[in-house]
Amino acid sequence: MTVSNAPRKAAPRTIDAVVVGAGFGGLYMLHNLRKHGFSAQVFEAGTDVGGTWYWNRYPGARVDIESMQYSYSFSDELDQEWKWTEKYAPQPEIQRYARHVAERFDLLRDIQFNTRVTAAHYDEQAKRWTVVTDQGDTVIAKFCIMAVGCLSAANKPPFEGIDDFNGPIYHTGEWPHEEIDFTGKRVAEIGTGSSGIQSIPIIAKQAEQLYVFQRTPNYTVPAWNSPVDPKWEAEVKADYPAMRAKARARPTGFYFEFNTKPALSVDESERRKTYEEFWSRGGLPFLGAFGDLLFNKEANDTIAEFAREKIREIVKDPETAELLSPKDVFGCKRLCVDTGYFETYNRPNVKLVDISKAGIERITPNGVVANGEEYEVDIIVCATGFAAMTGSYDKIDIRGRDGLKLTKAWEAGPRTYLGLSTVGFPNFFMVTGPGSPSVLAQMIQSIEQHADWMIDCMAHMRDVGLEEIEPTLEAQDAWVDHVNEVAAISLRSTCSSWYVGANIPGRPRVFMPYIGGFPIYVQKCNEVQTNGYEGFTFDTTPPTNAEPTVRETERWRVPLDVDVISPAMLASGQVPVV
Ligand code: NA7
Repeated sequence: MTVSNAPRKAAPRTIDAVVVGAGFGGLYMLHNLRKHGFSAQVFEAGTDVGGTWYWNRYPGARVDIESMQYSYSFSDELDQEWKWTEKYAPQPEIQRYARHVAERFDLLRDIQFNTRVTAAHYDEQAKRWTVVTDQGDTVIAKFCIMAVGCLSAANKPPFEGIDDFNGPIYHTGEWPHEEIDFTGKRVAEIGTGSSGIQSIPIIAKQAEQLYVFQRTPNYTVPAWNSPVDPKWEAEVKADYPAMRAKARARPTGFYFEFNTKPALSVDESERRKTYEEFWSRGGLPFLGAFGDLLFNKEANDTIAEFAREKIREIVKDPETAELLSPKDVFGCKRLCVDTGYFETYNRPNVKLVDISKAGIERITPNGVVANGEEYEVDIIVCATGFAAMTGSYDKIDIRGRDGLKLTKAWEAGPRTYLGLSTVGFPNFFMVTGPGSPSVLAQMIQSIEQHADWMIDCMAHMRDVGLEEIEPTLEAQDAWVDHVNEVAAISLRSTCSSWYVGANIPGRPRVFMPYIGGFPIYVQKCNEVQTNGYEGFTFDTTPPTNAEPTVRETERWRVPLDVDVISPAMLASGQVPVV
C-alpha cells in the first residue's frame, strides 16, 4: 500500500461543534460536548494532546501553581486517582496527565492531530461555520469553539541576519521533541521571562559557556519545589471538593495563605518579617504578603526593594546583581517562579549581557552581536515569549457576518463580551478569551468554568430551538469598559508586559485579561445566564417560559471568600489578584 502525503480531500461533514486545539481547554470542551450529546471534531496542530504543555517542553519547564490545584476538578475519581509527584509538576508529567485524561474519557477518537485550522467562515444564511484545515478537511458546524490557548503563538523577533546563523535556533515555546544536548556547547539565550528563568539554570549546568541576553530584568521568587508531601496530599484528597471550592472563592482561582493588611500599616521590622515568611513559602503566593501590593505604589516599593536585596545577597558580582535587579513595579509583569536562577550567575561559565539600550544588533553566521561585540556561539535559544492572548486567533482566517475579519474587528485590541464571544461572530465561543480572567486565574479553573457556561448555553439553545447567539454591541462595549476600568486600578497596567501586548512592537496597547477577580467574573457569567442570556441576542425570541438550562454551571455558584475580598475592596475595585 502506498501512503500519500497529499492533503486529504474529505467531503464536508456537518456536525454540532468544531473545537480548535486539544490542550486543556479543547479536551474538557470535547468531554462536555460528548456528555451532552453534541457531535464534535477537535483539530490539533501538534501530534498529541496538551496544548501549551505539549509545545513548551524546554528544559526546566514546569507549572508555577501547585499541581494539586492546577488540575481538572470535574471528576472526583480523577482527582483521587491521579498522583502528582512534585509540588510543581514538570512539563512531561503535565503532558502525561493530559494524555491520561484524553484516554480515560475516551476523547482521542474525536481529535485529529497534525492538523492546523486555517480558516473559519460564518455563513449567515445557513447560520453555520465552515471550518477548513491544512490537511484538506472542510467541516460545517453550528458552533466554532476556539480553545487555542493564551500563550501559544511564539514570538520570534526578526533579528537581522537570523537566517545566516550556522547552528540550530530553538524557541522555548516550540521546543523539539528530541533531547538537546548542550554539553560542551557555547549557547546564547535571548529573553529572561519565565521560560528563560526556568531554562537558564539547567542549560548553564550543561553548556560550556552560556551568554544570557537580557532586555529587561524580571522579578522571580524561589519555588522551593519538592516531592508532594504525602500528609498534605492525604489532607487534600480527604475532601478535594472543599479545596476546589476554597480556590474558586479566591480572586486567582487558587488557594494560598493571604494577608489582607496594607503593607504600610505595620512597621519596618514586622514588614520584613512578613516578607521573609512569605519568601520562605515561595512562588506566586509571595505576592499575598500584604493586601495592597498591586494597588499602592508605596506599598509595592517595599516588596520590590526586599526582592532586590535578595538578588544582591545571592549574586556575588555587584555589577551583575545590579543588572538583574528590576526597577519597575513588583508583580507588574507576570511574577516568575524559579529554581536557582540568580545563583546561576555565580557560575564561571555564565555571562549576563545587558541589551536594554540597543537590543540585539544582529545575528551572524557565528553568533550574536550586541553592544558592538560579537558573542560566538553554537546554539541560540530564543526565550522570547508569545503574541499573548490573541496571537493564535491572528493566525487563522476567521470571518464573521458580512465577511468581517476578526483581525479587522480587533485591530485596535480585542473586544469581547465576557471574553467568551465577540460581536459580528455568532455561535463563536472562546475558551479563556481576552476579557476573561484566563491567565490571571488558575487556567484550568478558568477553562472548566468557560466550557461549562458554553455547554449550558448550547444545550439551552438546543432545548429551546435557537440557532444563533451573538452578544450585543452595547453589552460588549460595557464589558470592555469594565475590563479597562478595573485594569486601571491595578499597578499591573503600568508596565510594558505581554498582558498589554507591549512585548511585541506594533501591537495595540490594551490590558487583555480581566483583572477584577475570578469569583466576581463567575458571578457575572451566572447572572447573565440566570437573566436569560442578558447581553446576547438570539435569532428568534426564546419562548417566555424557557428557563435557562443550568446543568454544568451549577457547581460555579460559589460565594466570594470574604476574608480576602472584603466589601471595601469590592467597592473600590481593589481585588487582590496575584
Ligand atoms: P515572556 O515573559 O514574554 O518573556 C520573554 C522574554 O524575551 C522577555 O525577557 C523579553 O524582554 C524578551 N524579548 C522579547 N522580545 C525580545 C527581543 N526582540 N529582543 C530581546 N529580548 C526580547 O515570555 P515567557 O515565555 O518567558 O513567559 C510567558 C509566560 O509563560 C509567563 O509569564 C508565565 O505565565 C508562563 P522584555 O521583558 O519584553 O523586555
